[in-house]
Amino acid sequence: MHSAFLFPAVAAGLDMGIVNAGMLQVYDDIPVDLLEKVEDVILNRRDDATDRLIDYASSLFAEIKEQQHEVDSWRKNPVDERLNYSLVKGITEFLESDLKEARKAYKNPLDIIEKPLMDGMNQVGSLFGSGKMFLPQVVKSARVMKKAVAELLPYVEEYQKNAGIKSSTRKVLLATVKGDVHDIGKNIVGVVMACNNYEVIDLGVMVPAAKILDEAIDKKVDIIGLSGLITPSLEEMVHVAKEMNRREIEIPLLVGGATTSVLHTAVKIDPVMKGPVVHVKDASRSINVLNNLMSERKDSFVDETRSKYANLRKQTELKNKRYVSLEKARKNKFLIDWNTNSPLIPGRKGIFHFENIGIDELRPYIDWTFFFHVWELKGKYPEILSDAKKGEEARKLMVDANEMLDRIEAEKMLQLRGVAGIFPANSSNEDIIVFDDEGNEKMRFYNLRNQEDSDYPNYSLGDFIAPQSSGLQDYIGAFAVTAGLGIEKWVQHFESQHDDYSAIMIKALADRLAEAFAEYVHLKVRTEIWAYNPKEKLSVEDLFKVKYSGIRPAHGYPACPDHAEKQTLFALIDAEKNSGIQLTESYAMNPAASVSGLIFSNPESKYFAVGKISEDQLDDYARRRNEKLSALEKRLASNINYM
Ligand code: B12
Repeated sequence: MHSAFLFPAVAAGLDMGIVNAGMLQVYDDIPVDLLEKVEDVILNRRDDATDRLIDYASSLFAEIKEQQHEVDSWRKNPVDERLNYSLVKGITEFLESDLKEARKAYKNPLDIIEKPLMDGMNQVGSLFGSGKMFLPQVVKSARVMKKAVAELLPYVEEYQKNAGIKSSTRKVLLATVKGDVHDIGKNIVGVVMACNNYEVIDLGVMVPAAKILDEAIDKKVDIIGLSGLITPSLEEMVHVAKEMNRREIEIPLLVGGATTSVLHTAVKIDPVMKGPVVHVKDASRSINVLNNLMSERKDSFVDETRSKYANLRKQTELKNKRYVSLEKARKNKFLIDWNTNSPLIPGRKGIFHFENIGIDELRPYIDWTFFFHVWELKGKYPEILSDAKKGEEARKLMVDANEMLDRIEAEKMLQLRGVAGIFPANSSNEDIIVFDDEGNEKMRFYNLRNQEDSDYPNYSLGDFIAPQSSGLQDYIGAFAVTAGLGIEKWVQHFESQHDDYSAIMIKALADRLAEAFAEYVHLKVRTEIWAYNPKEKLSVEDLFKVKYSGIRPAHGYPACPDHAEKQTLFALIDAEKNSGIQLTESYAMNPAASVSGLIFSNPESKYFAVGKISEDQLDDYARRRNEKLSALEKRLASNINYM
């Protein structure tokens, strides 16, 4: 009835409705006879419409009873089948009693894992591999497996000890590299690997190279997998690869994570390694790679990958773009006419605290599209909820997510803290100088400039702030927000219950809340604090489409790729004290669910990419920052066009 109502209502111009997404059926999927009866009622088409619908509903009772019977009837199957069914469907309810019964039936408790449970897992693996099952279902199945293994482990160990057997599962070691705190991607990959009968040894986050390699040797692992989200992690991965070479370790290396790429692996990691390295784009592809590396096809797979990477290296050499000198790029900077487009004077200046923000206040600003991406349900929200293939799973996931959000709110599971500041500022070429109240230089943001030889201006963030030479006083904003304080306790709680589904869910939601928080703070700055757009009335979709005036670039994003600039930002708004976020040695923010950045008010300011820069600019940047060129060449390796 909801769908049948909404479909014509939206067509007739309904802008907003409060609906339970989990209850929405795809309009086209409603059986024709039912649809006719429902629409008779909604549109008041017949006098007997209500009676006919009630009759129809009564006829369904018999069917429901039959289905209910089917629901219960699987419980009457032999214990093997029940365990298999629970695993594939992700049901934990009967696990304890079924396992108890199975232990009586099986002499060796390991056989319970290897037969009914692994059979189920293999089904899950191949359904996922062929796109017939989705990641949330896989993670729920994995939860059943993990709980079952935990329950059986003491019996397995006792049996193996008595029988003198050693386990022979293939082992994968996973770690997020030193300086990086992100682990959703790694954890998802770990779950999928475990589902495919690999023993996963997860060393967690911020793991130094020495620890990764010592553990790999000690635990005799078959594969090492590295994960990372921010660009400094790329260099750390190269370091791990070099260390593997130095220590003559030839265990195959897998690399993955949002910032990694097949190109970086081919150009920077593969050449420094004697052993094989493979870049893996996402969890669903990881099993194919693992299986290849563990089979007799290994050598040919490694050769194919190596030659693919060599080809990629060649193509990159050919594809090199043309660049202009820094001097020429400065001459072609983006020009703002400061006489007609004068700086926007802030309503309020200084530091602003955002404490005790409720989840409900941020819910409207959650960009759900990215939430579904995390669960590998790619597509745009809300359309994904009615997608013919993924819709059902997306709706279930949405119900679980909203339940978890309610719980986060009710039980105050996460603490949300943020800070923003607005300060007088002027630019000098790329640099943005921030002044104190007396007009003395307080801090300086060093920016880079695009150097591509093209028909466009060579942008730098400095172009969006009035230059000192204009004699005009301009301003800049800065912010840092987190939604991850307190999360570790809950993740540990879920993991101790072998519940990866909830552990990944709370992290994915914390990330969404952090992003929503940034959106919220930016809106408050535009409309109330700096108040340069007090009357702004944009829909949330328009906010996500960046239709607001001004920009909010975050360090690490293409307009300001140097993560080290976060140190200046943190000092300016005292972010550690005011938001509880800490910077790691690679400038990742801890907790992971954190966002920080700058705020520019000028309506002419826009997002752009610095892209690759030349040696003349890096020299100049090193001099301005008073930093060694070699340190910058390492940190900004992905942005340099000559190495
Ligand atoms: C969501 C998101 C966030 C979330 C957090 C994400 C998280 N916790 O992982 C929030 C909003 C908090 C965030 C913050 C920031 N982000 Co962000 N973010 C993204 C975004 C949009 C998606 C990343 C994501 O979650 N994907 C879903 C997960 C499940 O995928 P995944 O981690 O990649 O993992 C999958 C695969 O990579 C693979 N995989 C992962 N690890 C491994 C390991 C092995 C062994 C294998 C085999 C496979 C594998 O399998 C996984 C599952 O399929 C990306 C852009 C993009 N489209 O990728 C930018 C991006 C990662 N962010 C970026 C940046 C810069 C930041 C900030 C530094 C910005 C800032 N100044 O505030 C901060 C840093 C936060 C911090 N704590 O330090 C940059 C990083 C690149 C860079 N220049 O450093 C990106 C690439 C955006 C960009 N285009 O510039 N971000």
